[in-house]
Amino acid sequence: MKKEQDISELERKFQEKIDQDIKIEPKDWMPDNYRKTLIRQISQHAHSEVVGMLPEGNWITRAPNLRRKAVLLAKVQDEAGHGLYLYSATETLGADREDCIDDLHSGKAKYSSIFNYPTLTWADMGAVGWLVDGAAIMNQVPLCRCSYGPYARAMVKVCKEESFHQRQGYEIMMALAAGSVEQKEMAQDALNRFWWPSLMMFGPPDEDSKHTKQSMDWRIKRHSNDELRQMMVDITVPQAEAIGLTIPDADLKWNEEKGGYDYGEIDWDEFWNVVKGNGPCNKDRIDTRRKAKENGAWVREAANAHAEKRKARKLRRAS
Ligand code: BYC
Repeated sequence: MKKEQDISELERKFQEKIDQDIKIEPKDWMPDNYRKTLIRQISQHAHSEVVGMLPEGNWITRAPNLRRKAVLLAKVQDEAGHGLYLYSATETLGADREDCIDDLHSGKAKYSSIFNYPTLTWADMGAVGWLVDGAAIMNQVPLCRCSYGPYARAMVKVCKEESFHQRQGYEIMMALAAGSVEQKEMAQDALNRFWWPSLMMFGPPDEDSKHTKQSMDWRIKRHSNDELRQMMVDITVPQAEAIGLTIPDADLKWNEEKGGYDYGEIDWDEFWNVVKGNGPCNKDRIDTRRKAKENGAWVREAANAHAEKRKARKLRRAS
């Protein structure tokens, strides 16, 4: 009984800190479910960054010129870095990185639905940067104020880089939209294919989002899925208009009263189907990640052998 009282006192103090916007740090007491929620969200986020390298990595050798190639290469490397910060953040919560990665490979852990769509043309590099990184920033800027210190701090650097990624994507779209008829058509086709999946990135509608209420009470999330989706639509529509592209939504209409756009029905059956592993590229993405782990085994073994040798040398010198 006393123990329960102690825990509720700890929980009360914990929530008080959250309500005062005091960051929770790794060694602070936290409820088990707060820890579990963070490990779930941060590891899924890490997996998304790493799997997210694949659709773009696919175009590095086919970028149209050296400048585009260098920029795309740098962007994809940034995503790898984001994955590493995020796996480190899960470790501060006591998670094991290898277990998290195994959960991705076994299909137990989720990653963002968006990366299960194929990148068919060069314009898709523009659409991914503009829309996918655009959605990522919209979701991640509020995470810089997340209640868990290591996640919030990691997000600051990630958002600076995502902002560059978004601009490089939009710049590709600008160039294509101002190019030949074929180039403009290619840009429009990429927008047509990536628009709806990008809106799905924000997660299910609020009424079906099982984690939002608790995550907002804990100030992990600062906005609901639908709020962020609305912000994304409102920011992106004028950007499409500015370069002469059309958002593929016949129901899109400015709503003066709410000061934002009304938009059409999202196909949530498609979303859940992709989340469950049945999207166009799910199998291919996971197979590629599994193979990368297998093919990298010798590197990890060599690095471990080298570390052992250094340790032994240090011990010999010290004795
Ligand atoms: N895809 O209760 P909900 C990037 C799952 S990387 C798949 O609303 P929550 C980039 C959700 O996990 C961008 N699954 O959940 C990288 C939950 O299932 P579980 C990645 C989704 O957590 C490389 C269930 O649906 N960003 O931008 O409150 C190159 C119910 O959902 C999705 C992050 O990970 C989805 N789209 O809210 C370029 C940001 N949406 O776990 C770019 C961090 C939902 O109960 N994460 N689910 O089995 C978040 O902000 C939140 O976790 C979410 C979902 C908004 C995604």
